[in-house]
Formats: sequence, structure tokens, C-alpha cells
Amino acid sequence: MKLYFRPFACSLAARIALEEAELDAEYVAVPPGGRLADGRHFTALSPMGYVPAIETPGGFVLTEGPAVLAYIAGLAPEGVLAPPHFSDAHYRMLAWLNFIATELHKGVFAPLMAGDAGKDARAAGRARAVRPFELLSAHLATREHLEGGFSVADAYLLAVLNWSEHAGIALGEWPVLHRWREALRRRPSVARAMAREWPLLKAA
Ligand SMILES: N[C@@H](CCC(=O)N[C@@H](CS)C(=O)NCC(=O)O)C(=O)O
Repeated sequence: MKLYFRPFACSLAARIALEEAELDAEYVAVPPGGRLADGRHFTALSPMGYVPAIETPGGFVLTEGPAVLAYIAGLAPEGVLAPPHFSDAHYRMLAWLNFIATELHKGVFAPLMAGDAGKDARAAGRARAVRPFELLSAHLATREHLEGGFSVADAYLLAVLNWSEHAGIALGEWPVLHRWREALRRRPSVARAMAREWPLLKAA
């Protein structure tokens, strides 16, 4: 399986999941112009040009972070990347994936990190962070993970919270989330995934 990624983008969550479950994958960095080494343009795989995308040797291609993460979780033994199938916790984990994708990734961070975001747009973006950050802080104040044990939802949340400072959000003002991020960064799979992508980000 190939994982198409950009360093420290939301695709980092998929790399963390693969590391956590010790699943083999080939990691393909999508070049700035999108032209892949095999001659295809990345949009042939991911029509919006977005990472993450995965491609199996059999030609199965999947895009959209939450779906990609659910797919990878399904490849791992039960309980490693997701709560047991059909359990309440499993569906709550899916709800967290959607929450992170919509309320945080696209709702808060994407507008804040857009190159053309002016002062007012930034202020509005930071204001939109308050409700989901409050909700997450209350939830994680008494928990180590979003739902039961570590899951792909934690990996996605970590990938998104990594952008805080770049997006102009001082995560230190959210002590629960700041502590949670620091703790998760110490998890071996997370530390390994970040260490692999850090030099690529610096070189970009
Ligand atoms: N709806 C997509 C959005 C993914 C997305 O926004 N990916 C960003 C990186 S986090 C991307 O590839 N942006 C294009 C670029 O960086 O050129 C998903 O949920 O996977």
C-alpha cells in the first residue's frame, strides 16, 4: 500500500496509524506541482489534489482523511487503532473523526492557515476555535484518549493540533489540550512518524 502525503499535513495521522500498527507501506511525498515520479498527476488519484490518499497494489484508491484512517484501522488487529467493530465506542470514534475533520480541520485551521487570510478572517477563525476547544478540553480533562484506548481519532487530532502555533493559536492557553498534545507526541509511533516528516518539512 502507498500513502500519499505532504509533510506535517493531515496525512501525518495516517502515517502515525501505520506506525502504531506496524503496517508496511510505501510513503510517497506529493511534490508541489503534483507530478508523481511514475508520470501520473496526483489529481488522477485524488481529484481535489488533497492528501491523504492511499493506493493498494490491487489498484484500490481511497481519499478523505476519516475514510483513509478507518481503512487503516480495519487492517490492524481489533483494538489497536479503533475500538471493537459495532461497539458504541467505535461509532463514537467515527463521530470524533468527523468532528475533527469539520469543526477543527476545515472549520478552524484551514481558514487560519490560508495564505490570503486577513486580520478579520484570522480573528473570526480564532473565535470559531473556542467552542470545539472547550468541548475537547472538557472531554480530555479526565481521559488519556478520545475514545477508550488510542485510536486513529487521536492520531488525527494530534496532526491538527500540531498546526496551532502556525495558525496563530496559542495552545498554551488551552492547558488540557497542550498537555494532551505533549503526552501524545511522546508516544513512540507518534514520535517516529513526526521524526520521519520533520526533515522533509524543513527542506520544503
Ligand atoms: N477533505 C479532505 C481534505 C484534506 C486536506 O485538506 N488536505 C490538505 C492537507 S491537510 C491538502 O492536501 N491540501 C492541498 C495542498 O496542501 O496543496 C480530507 O478530509 O482528507
